[in-house]
Amino acid sequence: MRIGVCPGSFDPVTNGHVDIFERASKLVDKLVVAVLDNPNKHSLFTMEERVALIEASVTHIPNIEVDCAGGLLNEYVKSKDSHIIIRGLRALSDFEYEFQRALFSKFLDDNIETIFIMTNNKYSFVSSTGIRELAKFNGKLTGLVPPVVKEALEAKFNGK
Ligand code: COD
Repeated sequence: MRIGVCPGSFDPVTNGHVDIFERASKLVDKLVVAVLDNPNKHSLFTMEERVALIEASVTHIPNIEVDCAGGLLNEYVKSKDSHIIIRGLRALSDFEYEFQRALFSKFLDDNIETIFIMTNNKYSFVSSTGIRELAKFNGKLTGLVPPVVKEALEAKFNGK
């Protein structure tokens, strides 16, 4: 069975992420979406909240599992009997970061391959950071995040 792992901080999950999950799920038998902490980012949603929001956003994808983990991504990937990391790639700005991460991963374990799926043009400008900022200032979120995420953001910022 070919298992792929889509890791991220997903704080929160956006339609750009969901588009990557949909396309990645067609390349593998099982796709594991793993919520991990990015030590360089301060998160708005707890790990449990992020997992719940992803689960509610991917009910239409049959071969998907949503999980969370601590520690090194490479160790997690191996623990899931996988050797495939799948990441999304937006504009040039993502490339340098992703390129370096993929090489670190290869240095740690030569068997692990990182593959990239190019962003959907519709979502090429969408980032979780931008979404959090929009939500904070009551910007329009429709079409950028799943409805359940829009509700969760409104509840966080407006107490709705
Ligand atoms: N369209 C397409 N792809 C997108 C879009 C979009 N609109 N938005 C985001 N993406 C892609 C990103 O490029 C990324 O590939 C993926 O979706 C997830 O994005 P984020 O921002 O939610 O996740 P990151 O980049 O913060 O995740 C970083 C990890 C948590 C995976 C990383 O910090 C990690 O592995 N942490 C564990 C410790 C570890 O092993 N570190 C590695 C040392 S080399």
